[in-house]
Amino acid sequence: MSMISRRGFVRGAALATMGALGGMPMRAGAAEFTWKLANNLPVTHPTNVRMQEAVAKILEETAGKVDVRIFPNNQLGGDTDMLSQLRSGGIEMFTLSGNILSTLSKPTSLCGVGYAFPDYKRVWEAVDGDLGRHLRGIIGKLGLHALDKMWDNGFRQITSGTHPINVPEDLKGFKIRVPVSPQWTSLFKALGASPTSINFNEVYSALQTKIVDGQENAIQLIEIAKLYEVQKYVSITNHMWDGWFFLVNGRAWARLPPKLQEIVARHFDAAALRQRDDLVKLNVTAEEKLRKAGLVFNRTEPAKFRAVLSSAGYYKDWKAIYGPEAWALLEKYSGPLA
Ligand code: X2X
Repeated sequence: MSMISRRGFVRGAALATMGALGGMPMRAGAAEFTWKLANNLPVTHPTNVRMQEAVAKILEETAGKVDVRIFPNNQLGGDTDMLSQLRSGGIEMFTLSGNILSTLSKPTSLCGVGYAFPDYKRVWEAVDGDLGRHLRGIIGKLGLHALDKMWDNGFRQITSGTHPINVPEDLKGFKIRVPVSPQWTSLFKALGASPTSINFNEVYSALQTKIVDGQENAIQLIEIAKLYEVQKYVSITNHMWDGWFFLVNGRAWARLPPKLQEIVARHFDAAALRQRDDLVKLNVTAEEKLRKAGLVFNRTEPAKFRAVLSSAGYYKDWKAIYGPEAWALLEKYSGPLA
């Protein structure tokens, strides 16, 4: 045991678990493409469950040629780390929020504009439509390939260990963890909070040790990642919708023959649609579970928060960064933003 690093050990154990869920028997022969697929989510998150199903189907339909191994739960590092590994080719596939990908290219955070999408209907119209096509085009120029379907992370809510967020004034000086992303930092600064960029793998301990007072995420993830153990309040703000792009290293993707590309894309895109359905259902049950765990919920009025953002110049500034054409594309789905 002393010879095995903790990371290696955990990784091996997780592989056995994930493998047991999927197509282990097919793995006897040598695959032509053995790829790593990494993410930042617990094994029980629908993203990992649906990915595992897709991986098994891909192995079967390619007669063992494409063997994708899933590394869940930040086993290969935090998002920033995994993104570098994706670019260098150390990881072939990785799911990442467009807002975090924007550390490479600001325009990829377009969907993350605060209080943009009113509901899921508009979100899916946008990211499965022209807006998504536009973003995948930008991603293609970064040496990465994005599969057609985005995976849902959900509408985000603020949790706190100190006080509930009822009105924008409650955010004054509030120390909030945000993912590593200019869009997120700018949003919470404009709302008067004190945002700190921290990757998801360090969020639980940052809350536990009170480096920050709160964080924001969709309620199903607050439940699945057990953040209720270190938080007291959930304020329903729906301040942002977030989703993951399914990213592939561009050189790896180009090496895959078109027939295999088609099989891989078809199964992961179908899995993404199932994952979206799972999350809608989980959002309902997650609230009940969080209430039972003792968290106190409150609802907020989006118009009040939007007004603060407008007067802080937030929408004007981001419109200038994205440019009028991209902004018009967003407003086509979100409605006017000012
Ligand atoms: O880092 C987060 O908060 C998470 C898990 O929601 C993302 O992937 C953006």
